Amino acid sequence: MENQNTEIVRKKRMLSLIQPTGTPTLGNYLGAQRNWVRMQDEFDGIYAVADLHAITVRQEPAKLRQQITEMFALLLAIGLDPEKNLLFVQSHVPAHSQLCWLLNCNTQFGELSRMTQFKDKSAKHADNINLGLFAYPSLMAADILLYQADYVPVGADQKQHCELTRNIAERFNGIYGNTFTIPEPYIMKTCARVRSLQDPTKKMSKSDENVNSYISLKDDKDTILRKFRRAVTDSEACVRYAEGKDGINNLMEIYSAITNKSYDEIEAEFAGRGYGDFKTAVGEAVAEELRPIQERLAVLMNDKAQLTQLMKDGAEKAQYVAAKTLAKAQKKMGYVMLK
Ligand code: ATP
Ligand code: LTN
Repeated sequence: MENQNTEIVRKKRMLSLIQPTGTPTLGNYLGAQRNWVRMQDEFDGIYAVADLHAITVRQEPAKLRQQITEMFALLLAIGLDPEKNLLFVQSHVPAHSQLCWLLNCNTQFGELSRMTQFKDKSAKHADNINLGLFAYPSLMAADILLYQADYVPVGADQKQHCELTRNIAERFNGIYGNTFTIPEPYIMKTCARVRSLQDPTKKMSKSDENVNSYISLKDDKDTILRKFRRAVTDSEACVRYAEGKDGINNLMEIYSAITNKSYDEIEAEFAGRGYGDFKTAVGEAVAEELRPIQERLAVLMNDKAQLTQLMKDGAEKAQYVAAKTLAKAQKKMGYVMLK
């Protein structure tokens, strides 16, 4: 008989959640989300709105509801295909809270105390240092482990949490037997690091008080052009990538990330022209990149029935995958299963 190779190679699973606290910036998009879209054929993508994480900081209910919906719509609008990826809202899958409790009891106080995000956020919200803020990383571990994710694309700020997830999973597997895939941090190949337009030594951040320092994915063309016109540069008036030219370097990185042009090509394009021309070109390129996303977002936000349906479909699929892992963990720990 013919020897047919029928082995099916499972695609690796890439997982990330995003908090519905404010509109993502051009930094989030170029540094993270655009790459999720680019990877959707290579990996099985699992992307969700981290609305349980969001309440570790006080949220206004009506605003939170709006932002959860909008963040889910944005995942679709940036181009994530719900047929190729699992897209859902975290709170729609109760297994996240359930596994979180099991993991809480396998996570040490000392480990959580060392998390720099906890220290930063408790300093920032000194009037509300709640238990959830402290336990944030074990909920994040539950998010990741429930789906047996192979990779978690991480920025520097989340590296420590991913490391803790690995430690929790390894410890659990060691005590109760093999239950969870140990996830690996995934460092994006084309990870643009977008900096603040007002202080290019800092990263562009959506929680910056100065709205001129970042481009929101919802900014219209006029706003984008205006923010780039105001971007801090230097007095050399020569578009070239060089040390000490943080502002221009940042604009070149953004322009390059969007047009795929090399720095040499950009320098040639703007040779002998002032910063004004260059800033306008960067603004136009960014506006053009964001336009289709904004158009899709508007269509989705105007069709709540379709959005709700997509949320339900995602939740159903996620519940199925998550329930299997939760049951496995419960069984290993000694719980009495009803089926
Ligand atoms: P916040 O201001 O609330 O801390 P943020 O805008 O700094 O938020 P996060 O929500 O912490 O962003 O990060 C989400 C993802 O976006 C992470 O993967 C992070 O690495 C990436 N990211 C955030 N800011 C940038 C940036 N300026 N350039 C490139 N990637 C970024
Ligand atoms: N903590 C992350 C959001 C987040 C996450 C996750 C990321 C929650 N659960 C699981 C990756 C995997 C943040 O604030 N950026």
